[in-house]
Order: sequence, then C-alpha cells, then structure tokens
Amino acid sequence: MYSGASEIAREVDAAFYWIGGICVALLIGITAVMVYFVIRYRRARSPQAAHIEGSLPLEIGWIVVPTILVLFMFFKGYEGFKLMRTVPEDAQVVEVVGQRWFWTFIYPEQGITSDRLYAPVGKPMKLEMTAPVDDVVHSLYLPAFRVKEDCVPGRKSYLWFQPEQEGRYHIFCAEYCGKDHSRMITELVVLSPEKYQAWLQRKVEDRNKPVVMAQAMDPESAEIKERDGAALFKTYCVSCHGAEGLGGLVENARNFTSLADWKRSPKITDIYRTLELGIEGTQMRSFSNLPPWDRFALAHHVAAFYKGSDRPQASPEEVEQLNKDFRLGEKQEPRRTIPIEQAKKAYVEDAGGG
Ligand code: HEC
Ligand SMILES: [Cu+2]
Repeated sequence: MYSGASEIAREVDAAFYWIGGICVALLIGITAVMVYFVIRYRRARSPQAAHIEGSLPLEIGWIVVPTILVLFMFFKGYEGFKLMRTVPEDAQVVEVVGQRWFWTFIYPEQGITSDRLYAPVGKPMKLEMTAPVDDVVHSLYLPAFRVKEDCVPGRKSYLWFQPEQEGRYHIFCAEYCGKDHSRMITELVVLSPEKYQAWLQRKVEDRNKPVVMAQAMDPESAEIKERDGAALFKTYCVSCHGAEGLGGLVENARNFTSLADWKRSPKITDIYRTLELGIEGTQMRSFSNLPPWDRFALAHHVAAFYKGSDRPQASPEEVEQLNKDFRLGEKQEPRRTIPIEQAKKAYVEDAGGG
C-alpha cells in the first residue's frame, strides 16, 4: 500500500534514497577516517607535533566535492518538486475544503460533494484546496502518493497526483488543528474509469432528486430510512455534538436531548434551515453542499435525540414555507461550493437581523 503509487511517489522516493545514501556514505567515510587518524596519530606514535601548511589540492577537493554533492541533492529534490507543481493540462479538478474536523470533496463540473475522494485510475487529478475563513489550517496528506499540501483559511492551494492502481488509500490531516485532528481521516478511492463514471452518475441523480415534503417530514418514510442519518451524523457532526447529541464538545454546541437548550427549535424545518444556512459567527456551518434528502435524514436523527413526547412539530404552513424558501420540490441545482459567506448573510436576514 505504501509503495510508490504514482510517478510523483517514485520521484520523491528517489530523492529520499539518494540523499539518505549520500549521508550514510559520508557518515561511514568520515567516521572511518577519523578513527584511523585517532589511532595513526596517537601521542605514543607521534610525540612531536608537526607543523603543516595548507595543501591546495586538498582545499580544492573539499570545496568542489561537497559542492557537487549538495547541488546533486538539490537537483534531485528540484526534479520531484517541479513535477509536483506542474499540473498536466488534462487534469480533473476537485475542490477540497478542510474543516474542523472533516474533509469535503466537491466535484464542480457535476456539482456534487463527497466525504471521500473518488478518482479514476490513470487520469491526473488536481485538488484545489482551501479552508473556511474562520477555520484553522489543515493539511491534506496522501502518504501513498507522497503529496501533502496545507489548506489555509481564505486562501487557495493545490496539489495533483495520478493514480496508477485501483484501491483505497488513506488521507490524513497533517497539521495539528485541534481536538479531533487525529480523527480527520478519510480515503482516496481509486476506481476503474467505468466504475468511476457510474459513481458520478449515482451522485448526480441523488443530488437532483426533488424533495417530496410529505416523505421528507416523515422519519418512517422509505426515502429517509434509506439514507442513514446516524451514519451521516457520525461523519459530519459527532466531533462537536457528540454521538449522543449531548453537545459541549465545542463552545456552545447544545444539548439536543433537552428542550431548554435549543436556540431555535427541534422542529425538522428549523433544523433543516440550520443545516442549509449554518449559524452566523459560530462553528456551526452550512451543510448545503449535501443532497437535500441527506439533510432531512440528518434533521430526523438530530430531532430524535429528544426523547420526550412534547417535541414541537412543524405546522403545515412552516413546512410549505421551507419548501418555498429552498425550492425543494424542484430539480435541485448543482452547488458549486460551500457558500459560507452567503450562508452567514442569509441566516442573519432569516433570524430577523439578529
Ligand atoms: C465544528 C463544530 C460543529 C459541527 C461539525 C457541527 N455543529 Fe452543529 N453546532 C455547533 C455549534 C457551536 C452550535 C451552536 C451555535 C450557536 O451558538 O448557536 C451548533 C448548532 C447546531 C444546531 C442548532 C441547535 C439550536 O440550538 O437551534 C443544530 C440543529 C446543529 N448544530 C446540527 C448539526 C448537525 C446535524 C451537524 C452535522 C451535519 C452539525 N451540527 C455539525 C457546532 C458544530
Ligand atoms: Cu485538520
């Protein structure tokens, strides 16, 4: 798995072995000469210190040889670096957002999102990376491909690679980013071109699917049951809200099991709004890049944390309003990216300027 999975990996490994080899050779050579000198010129053998003037050939030697070695190491590293920074023209672009504490991969052409990175075998893939302006620095690290690049809030960075073998490869966050840094792990899934196309197709269909409000509001409907709200919650929400919805893992994350703790309400419609828009000025982000049905499944999962029978229910008017506000009954449009700034503005307006 961790053998070189791409050309970049082979270049990086070559530079590593060359530099490592030269260092080991120097270490052995210098140590051997030193030991020899210590024995050869010990006091018992040469009681009289000799006065030695400089030696031109020696001086030239120890300037020229190390210079060549060091330049050689530089060029070995530079070759690999140039390859890493030169993205092939036909590379497919995937946008990456690093957030506390998960990765989002956005396929802009298709307008779909995934928590795993899917790639077809044999095609170069360029990752355009960023983090939300009020998040922290993360770093996407693909060890099998020997590539790593920071995701810096509000800035763009990139890397590319070309998978040569189908398989699953780890993706880590390599920049300490707080509490759940060590859980910021996902996968690169490399598929055959046919399987990859089929995967894209499925994701696009899923995103486009218009929402039928009656089904979306019913936790027992087939559509909601089919989407595993618990699994989605585990992927996107537990690091702040906790597996039991008790909150408290980050500042202000509420206890979903107590009615008193809610800021809005545990109505499906209100939770859905929060997931669409996020909450201004907090770590609660918009999850508008998920398919709408997924957001409803999440909303039901969150609502169910409150076990009491007096949970407020959305009125038919509220359901209709939600439908209208987000045009849920229509074919859903692709989302180009996580509209963080837009989301904040919308939330402020929605909450009556508060
Ligand atoms: C990075 C941390 C973080 C993540 C991840 C996160 N939340 Fe939140 N969430 C918060 C915080 C903090 C608040 C409280 C914001 C505030 O001060 O009002 C919040 C508030 C909420 C609220 C509003 C509750 C109310 O009082 O009205 C809901 C609903 C919610 N989150 C659901 C989710 C769901 C579902 C997910 C996963 C898809 C999720 N959150 C992911 C941090 C997070
Ligand atoms: Cu991170």
